[in-house]
Amino acid sequence: MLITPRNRLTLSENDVTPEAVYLSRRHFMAGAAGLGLAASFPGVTLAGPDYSEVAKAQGPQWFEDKLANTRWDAVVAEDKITPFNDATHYNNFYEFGSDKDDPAQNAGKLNTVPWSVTIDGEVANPGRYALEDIVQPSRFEERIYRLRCVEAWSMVIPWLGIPLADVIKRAGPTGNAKYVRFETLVDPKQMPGQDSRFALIDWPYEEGLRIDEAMHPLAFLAVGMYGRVLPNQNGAPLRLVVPWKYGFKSIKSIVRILLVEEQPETSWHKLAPNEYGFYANVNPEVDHPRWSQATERRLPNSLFRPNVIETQMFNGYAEQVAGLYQGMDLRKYY
Ligand SMILES: Nc1nc2c(c(=O)[nH]1)N[C@H]1C(S)=C(S)[C@@H](COP(=O)(O)O)O[C@H]1N2
Ligand SMILES: [Mo]
Repeated sequence: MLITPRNRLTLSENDVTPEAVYLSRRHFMAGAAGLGLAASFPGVTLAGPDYSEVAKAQGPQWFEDKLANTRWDAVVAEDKITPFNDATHYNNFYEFGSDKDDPAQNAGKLNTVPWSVTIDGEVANPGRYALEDIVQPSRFEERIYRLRCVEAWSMVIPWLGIPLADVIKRAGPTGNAKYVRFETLVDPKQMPGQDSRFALIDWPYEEGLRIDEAMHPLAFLAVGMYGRVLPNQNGAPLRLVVPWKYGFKSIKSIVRILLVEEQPETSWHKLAPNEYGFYANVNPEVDHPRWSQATERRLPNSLFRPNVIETQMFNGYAEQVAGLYQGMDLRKYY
């Protein structure tokens, strides 16, 4: 099942106030766990992630307010969480350059407050909405997901955000809404990678999902990670996270969500259609034309500790999502 409590010590949300859960995690985690005190404190999780090493950041007030009421560990992974420093210094975000450390260097310039998102196309309630208004009706959840890049490296990231389905439902899709298209901000003054004469991508970066994929409970919109607001290089202030698909589907710094009838064109598919498909489901049996997808490098790794692991079908989420693709030839629809 989708919602897996980390362990039985975690009380249900009805047993403790949200504030108590928040305080327990923030203030007892480091000390209490080692002393074996957790069991006597309601709401304290022994095995929960410890974010004390994570760079603190003050998000906008609406973010900090909602954080206090987060449903922690809404989805967990068996895997060890990737250190924050790796998750924020090994990035793909071509708007800020094509080297892995370019986004960390250059994305600080991006102004994410205020931020608005246009939701339009085949919806009953089209409009340009402030980010806080889009997020406000939903409770924050923490989702610890594997992220598998098509380049055959991977990480495990604790995201904070809301289900994508919530946002789509509120937009009121019409009967013609068969796909969802997403767009990233275009602003070469803030995004030096867009200014480059050598940029391969035809901006804006665009991605898309079939509507049933977008409505799947695992499809997520992140506004934070590691218990804090999203760092710019990870796609602040709003990014998609689709954990069973290659990382390039998880579009960053979203300014438009458009519901459409036809399958949308997407950035990497446009660039190399034989290498990057619309579906881009993680699949160890369908190789990239230039490399194998059977294994992946789990970060952090090094020359002496390559940390190569087997790639899982649908990135380990087959039980939840395989049904979306029943009867489809996954070699054809890669
Ligand atoms: N707008 C935009 N979104 C993007 C990308 C990008 O270049 N631009 N890169 C994608 C790729 S290839 C990956 S693997 C993930 C990386 O996310 P991370 O840097 O937060 O780990 O973001 C995806 N989203
Ligand atoms: Mo990627």
